[in-house]
Amino acid sequence: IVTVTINDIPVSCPETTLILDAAKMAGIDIPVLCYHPDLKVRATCRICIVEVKGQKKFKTACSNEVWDGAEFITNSPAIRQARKDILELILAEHPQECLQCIRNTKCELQQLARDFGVSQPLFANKPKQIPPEDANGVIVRDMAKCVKCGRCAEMCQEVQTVGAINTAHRSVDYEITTAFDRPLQDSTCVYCGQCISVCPVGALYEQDDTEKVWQAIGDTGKHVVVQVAPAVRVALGEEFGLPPGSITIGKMIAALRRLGFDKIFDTNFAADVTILEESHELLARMNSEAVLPLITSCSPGWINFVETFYPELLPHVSSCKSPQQMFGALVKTYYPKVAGIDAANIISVSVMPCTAKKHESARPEMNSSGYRDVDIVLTTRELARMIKQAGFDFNNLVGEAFDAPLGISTGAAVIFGASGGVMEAALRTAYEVVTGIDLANVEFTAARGLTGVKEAEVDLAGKKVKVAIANGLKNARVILDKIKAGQCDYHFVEIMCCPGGCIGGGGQPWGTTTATKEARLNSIYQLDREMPIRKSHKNPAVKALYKEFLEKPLSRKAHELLHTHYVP
Ligand code: HC1
Ligand code: SF4
Repeated sequence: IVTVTINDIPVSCPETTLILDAAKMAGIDIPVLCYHPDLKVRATCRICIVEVKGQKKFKTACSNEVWDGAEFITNSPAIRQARKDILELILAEHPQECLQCIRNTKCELQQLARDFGVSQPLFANKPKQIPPEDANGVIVRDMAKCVKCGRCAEMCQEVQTVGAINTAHRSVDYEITTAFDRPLQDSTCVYCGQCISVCPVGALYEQDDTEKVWQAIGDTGKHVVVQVAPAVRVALGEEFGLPPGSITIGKMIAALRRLGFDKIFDTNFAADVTILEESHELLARMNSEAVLPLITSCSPGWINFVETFYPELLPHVSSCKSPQQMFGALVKTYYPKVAGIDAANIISVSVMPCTAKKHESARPEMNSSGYRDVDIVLTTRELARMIKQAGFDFNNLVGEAFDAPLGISTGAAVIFGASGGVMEAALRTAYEVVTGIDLANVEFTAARGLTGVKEAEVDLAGKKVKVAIANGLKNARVILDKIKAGQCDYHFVEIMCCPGGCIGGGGQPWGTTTATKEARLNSIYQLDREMPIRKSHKNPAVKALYKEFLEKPLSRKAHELLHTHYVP
């Protein structure tokens, strides 16, 4: 423990504390731009410089630790001027189009310019003339707005280990780019959107599909249904100023109904169906010579990753479509039957915490209903934008409930939104299917939390089932390399593309950090605890679906509609 002062306020902290964090302890926020709490420090923007009494040179607060007796000054005239100069230089080549920018009012650069009073530009504005790249239909890269903080490259390289986005050149030529400066769709990009999550400005964002949805709900001849993913309900509130993790299911449904959707359904219904299909697939594989471990398939960024980086492991991947796509196939086959509606008139919209879901829904094979199973995918951010455009006072909406039957779900389904949730939900069902015993304690806590790789062993009627969970693609590599080397005897593996699972998806509100994710995780498990039914196979609407339509898990019809296959 050392003692330092920040603007004459004494602070005692471990000597490994960054100046930035020591300042926080003194109640002082030092401005940052290239720094992100979940990424390796780059210290390239220099906006966080501070003065040290007795030293001439400024120090960057994000990359330097404190030392005993040090006296830091964070807001001297010289520091304020230096920060202003840095901002002026960035703004000199930044397009001045804040009003049209997707990050307007949510841009970290705009906030800094406001905070430091950068109102009279010192330099002529000469933005780079680079057209936005948007041909992939998922992620827009508007590199004219890039401030070269490097956060996206750090995320793509070090956290996701995909390497689609890179840094190149040095000094004034330094830039963020892709391999050979090719468009994203020609790179190894898996569309996870994690780069969007950490971008401080409007250089990276999802393709905006809100206009398509406005048109659909404005078309009186169409029956527009919406499904909402588990992780959206614990994050949407942040867009309306509520604390991270706020549970807004009722308000969210009320808002969707007011927007004009004809039916408000739940992806969780399909998550329960996924559990029935996938747990039976696991048991079938364990009872035969089929390849093990079985690996989950609901995270589309992960599917893109395995196809690109580990195609030889595709036989391990479950043939189950993701809940989004199972829902899409059922809403245009089963639902028209029970509701007496012509499937040709249905437009199926989903709201996802994920950008890769846009890519997944557009896969050519995702049309087993005879139509596009999911027509339009919105992110959590896009839904928030629509609610704001409609002018609803979201926080004061009176809660409403999902529609039946595709809105009925269990606690096992909602935990899909958290890393480890698919595994836990599958075990709740597999246990009862194998043992025939009612599982009293449904909580497999070893599956929970933000640890990168989690392992556990479960006793299914004397058979030890070994499971593993990886969240984030870097952690996925750890398990995949072991499987490739024949160094593990897992039966079942869950892989989610985004760190933390879908609660940390690339389509969630900007400002997502580990702290935000923890709050969302707690709420996901709270929702599970509050559900009257917590096992997928006990969902009455799912039971009816099998009785009236699918017959049984892995039936011929289930295979046609709910399963897919991957070509190595
Ligand atoms: Fe997910 Fe899933 S949990 S993939 O993270 O299996 O996006 O929330 O909807 O499909 O259910 C996302 C979340 C989501 C699917 C489910
Ligand atoms: Fe990398 Fe994911 Fe961004 Fe693609 S979407 S560039 S994989 S971080």
